[in-house]
Amino acid sequence: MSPPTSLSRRSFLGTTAAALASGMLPHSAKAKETASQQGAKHGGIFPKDFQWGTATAAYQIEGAAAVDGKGPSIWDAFSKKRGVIKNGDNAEIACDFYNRYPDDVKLMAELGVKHFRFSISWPRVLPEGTGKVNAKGLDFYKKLTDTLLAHGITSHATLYHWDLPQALQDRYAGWQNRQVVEDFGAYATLMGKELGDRIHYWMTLNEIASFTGGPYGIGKAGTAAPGVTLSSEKERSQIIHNALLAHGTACMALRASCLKKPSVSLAENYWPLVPVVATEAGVGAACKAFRRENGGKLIPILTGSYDQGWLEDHKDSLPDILPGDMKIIHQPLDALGCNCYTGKYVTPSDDPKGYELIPWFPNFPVGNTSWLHIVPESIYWAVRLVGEAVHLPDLPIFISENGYADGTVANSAGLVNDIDRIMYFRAYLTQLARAKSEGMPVIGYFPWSLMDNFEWNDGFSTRFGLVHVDYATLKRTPKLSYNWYQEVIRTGSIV
Ligand code: GBH
Repeated sequence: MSPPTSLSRRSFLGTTAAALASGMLPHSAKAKETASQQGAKHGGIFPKDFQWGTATAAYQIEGAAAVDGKGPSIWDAFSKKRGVIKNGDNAEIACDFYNRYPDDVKLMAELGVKHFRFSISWPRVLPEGTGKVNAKGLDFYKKLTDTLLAHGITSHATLYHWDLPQALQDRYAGWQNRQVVEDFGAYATLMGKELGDRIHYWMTLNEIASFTGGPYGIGKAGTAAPGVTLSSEKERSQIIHNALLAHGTACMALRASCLKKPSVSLAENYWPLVPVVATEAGVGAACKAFRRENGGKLIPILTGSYDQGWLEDHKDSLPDILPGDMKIIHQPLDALGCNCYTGKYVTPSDDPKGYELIPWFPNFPVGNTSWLHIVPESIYWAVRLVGEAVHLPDLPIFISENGYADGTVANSAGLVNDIDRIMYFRAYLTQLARAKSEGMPVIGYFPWSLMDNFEWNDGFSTRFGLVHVDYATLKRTPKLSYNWYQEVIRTGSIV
C-alpha cells in the first residue's frame, strides 16, 4: 500500500517526532512517566497490551447482500423504499468487504492495529433467522477470522449490528415479539459453537437505543429499518425490554457454547454526563443524571433493576416484566463496550431529580453531522461514571466506537487531509488518557471506522473512515488520520 502523496509520510512523521521531542505529551501522561516505567518506555500512558483497534459493522461494509445464500435483512428491505436513504443509496455492494477483506486486513496490519471489531450478519449465517444454516455465510467469517489471525489481529465480533433477518420481521414483527429472545439465543449458541474456537471477544448487541428508537415511530412510521409505526410508548418499552432479554440470553448462550471461556460484552451508546463544573455537587448531579438518563438500558444490564427515577419518568409506559426477567438481563460482563461520540452537559438543580441537562444551541461545535456535538470530556466521564455512579470501578471498559464525519473531500491526489478528525480524536484520546492516568480500567480503543462505509440513512454521503473509499472504483486511500493513528499505536502516546 503506497503512502499518501501530497503530504509525504516523511514530513508527517517529521512533524510528529518534533512534537514528541518538544514534550507535547498529554499532561497526565507526563505525570505518569515516573510512576509507570512500562508506560514511559512505551512513550506514553497507554500500556503495551492496550487494545488499539478499529470498528466496523457487517451491513455497512460487506455488500454481497444477496450472494452465496444470504437472506435479506430489514435494512435490505427498508433501503428499497423510495426517499428513505439519502441519494437513494443502498448497501448491495457497499465497500465490497465480502470480497476485498484480504486487502483490507492488510490495510489494518499496515495501520498497526492488533484488534478488529466487526459484526456478523445474522441473515448471512441464518437466512431465515432460525433453522437452516448457510454454510457459505459461516465460511466467510471463518476465512475472515483466519486471515486476521494470520496478520496477528484479534477478532472482536458483534452478534447484532442492526441487520435483523427480514424473515423474522415478516414472521412475527421482529424485536416487537418476545420470540426474538429465544431466536437470538439460538443464533448466539450457533456462533459460539462454530466460531468460538477462533473468536474470544464477543459483543451481543450494538446500541440498543439506536435500533429501538428511530426505527419505530409513535403514530408515524419510524425513519430507520424496519420503519414501523407504533401506537404507544409502552410498545417501545417492550421492544427495549426484549432487546435487554436478548442480550442476557446471548451472554449465557455464548458462555455455554464457546469451546474456550469467552469474553462477553456489548457495545452501548449510553449517555456520558459531563458536569459543567466538576465540584462535588457537579459530579453528584452527573451521577444522578447518569443513572436516570441510562436507567432503561445500561442500568438494568449492569445492576439487574431499572433505575427508580427512570421508572417514575416512564410510569405510564412500563414494559411487562415476567418473573425472572431481570435476572436474565443482569448477566455478569467481562467488559463493557462504550460507543462514545458525544455527551450531555449537566448542572446541579433544586428540582427533585437533582440535576438539569443543558440544551444544545445552534452554534455549539458539531462534527459535520447533525447529532455529533463535540464533547471530548464525554469519553472521560463515560468511563468514570460507571465506577462512580454505578459502583463498578473495576469493570474493564473499552471504547467500542468513537468517530467523526469528514469535513473535507479528497484533493487532486486523492488524499483527504482530515485534520479536523485528527483534532477530534486527539481531544477525545487525551481525555481517555486522563481516565487511564487516574487508574481507571480502560483497556481498548476502536475508532469508527476503518474505512468510509454505508452510513445508514445518510447513505454514502457521510464518511467516518480512516481510509477513504472511492465508491465508483472501490479504491481505498488512507487519509491523514490513518497516518496519525499509526503513530499513536506505534508509540502508545497521543502524537
Ligand atoms: C454509531 O451510532 C453506529 O453504531 C454506527 O453504525 C454508525 O455508523 C456510527 O455511529 C456513525 O454514525 O438522525 O438525529 O435521529 C452512533 C449513534 C444513534 C447517531 C442514532 C445517529 C440518529 C440521530 N447514532 N443517531 S438522528
